[in-house]
Amino acid sequence: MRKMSRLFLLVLMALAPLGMSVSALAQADAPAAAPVPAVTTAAIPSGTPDYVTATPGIGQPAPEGIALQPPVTSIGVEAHKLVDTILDPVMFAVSIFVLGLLAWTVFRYRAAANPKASRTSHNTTIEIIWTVVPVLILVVIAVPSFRLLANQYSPPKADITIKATGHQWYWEYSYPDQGNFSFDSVMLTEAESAKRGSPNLLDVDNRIVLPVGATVRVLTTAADVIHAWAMPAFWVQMDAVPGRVNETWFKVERPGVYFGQCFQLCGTKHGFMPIAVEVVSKEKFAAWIAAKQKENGIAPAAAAAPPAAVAPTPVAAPVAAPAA
Ligand SMILES: [Cu+2]
Repeated sequence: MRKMSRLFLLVLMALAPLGMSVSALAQADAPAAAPVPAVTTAAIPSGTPDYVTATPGIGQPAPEGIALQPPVTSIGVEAHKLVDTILDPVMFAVSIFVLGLLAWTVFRYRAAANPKASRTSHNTTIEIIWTVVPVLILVVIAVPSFRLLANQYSPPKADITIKATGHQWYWEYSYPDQGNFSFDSVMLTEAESAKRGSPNLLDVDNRIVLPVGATVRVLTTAADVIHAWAMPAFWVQMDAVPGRVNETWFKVERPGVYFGQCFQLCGTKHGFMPIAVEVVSKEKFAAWIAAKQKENGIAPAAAAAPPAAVAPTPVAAPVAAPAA
């Protein structure tokens, strides 16, 4: 019987590195977290068509594989590093260890091998180990994870604000600091997506357009039920709740088009309200804003000018100074 259990231990020890190499394989499959792949601003057509064409594997799910989408924001790069260096290795190691322990117990202590059951019920050393080791693992995960959370929730000063309102089943966007024009963003049909070279079910008729390198504040809310505005490549996901406004942010350094979806079960067509964000040069963005303002009858000067300084109200007579 000793021999049997020793054999099992050997098999498990041989299997453990295999488990790790599977995780390494899965990660090798994933594109490196940083640096963000270079793009093709030059390839982005300046005339027609008036949309940015999608790059396969960027800002959309990979055609095959189980990897996360390559991050295009600094928060995304930090989060991927946490996943690749801590979360995945810990997860694989714990799973393999528990599976091994379970298999060993099942065989070593089966009824045929143990006609007389042991009455052991306590072992102080083991109890201390199985309390302290998980605590240490959680501390190792908590430190970088709290750092990431703190970075996510301390946004730099926003350069531009957009508001995303979830509807059953499409998104509505407005640009409050550009004259507050708004538009609906509805999913394209398969044929329309194919014409643009976009993945099916992810592109929309009116995309959000934003300037490259700008810190963008996104306010999310909803008109009917709870939705969630999520962009995996930005590492952004925020609930859109009727009657309240949530806030998130991102800063994309790479021009291109990125796709996301509603991440909250919101009804029968929950899977058909995608998000498409087009990140363009500052010049192209200015031209797009000007066109949108014209379309909505907004005077560009009024919208672009900083709020006029409020002239101090003339005071007829100085207010009597309080008696000393
Ligand atoms: Cu939704």
